[in-house]
Amino acid sequence: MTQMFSVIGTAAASSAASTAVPLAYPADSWDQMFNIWLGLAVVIYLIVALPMLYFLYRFRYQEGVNETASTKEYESHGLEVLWTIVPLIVVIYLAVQSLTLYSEMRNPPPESLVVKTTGMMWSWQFDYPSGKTTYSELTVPVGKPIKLELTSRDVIHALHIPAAKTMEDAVPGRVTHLWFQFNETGEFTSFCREYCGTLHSKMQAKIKVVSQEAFDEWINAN
Ligand SMILES: [Cu+2]
Repeated sequence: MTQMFSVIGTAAASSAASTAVPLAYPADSWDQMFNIWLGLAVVIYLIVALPMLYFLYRFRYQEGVNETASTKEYESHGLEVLWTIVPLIVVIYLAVQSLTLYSEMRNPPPESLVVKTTGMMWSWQFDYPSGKTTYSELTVPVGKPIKLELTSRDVIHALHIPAAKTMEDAVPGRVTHLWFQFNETGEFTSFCREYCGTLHSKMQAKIKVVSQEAFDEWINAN
């Protein structure tokens, strides 16, 4: 158990260290979650697989040995309780950890910049609060949470931003949402992630992350 938690701690710490200033939210939480689940999976695998190999050898059939022995001598209430309680704690921990990430993903920070996003065969339309509209190119300020309110004009699309590790369906007649934040300037690509016809694979939008000053200048220009 101690070993298990030290692995979790190490995974969380290495994740935190390598992403002191993460490139994007909520990508950092996904990375942390991946490390925690991977660490736990490795530990559980070793706890299960190594004793299994030992037991395979230790209790193998040998003619004339233990032919009439009862299993009673191997029963242990303490062990039964241990391997019921420990997995229960692990599963509760994973559930809480997953729900925390889910809650973070579903709830954009209140200071988010809201951009109405409409998918159509086969491009994306972005409507800013200022009234500015762009197609297949989303310009956003660095270090600011962006909330995309998604819908579709025709069929179901999905906006996927791999660098931010976030994705949501764009459904006709319904408004869905996602949020992300980039902490470095640069250009990233978003993809349509729901097959929507002939040019689905070309249905990309460039995401330009610029400084706040450059964004203000751009949004106020015609
Ligand atoms: Cu599409």
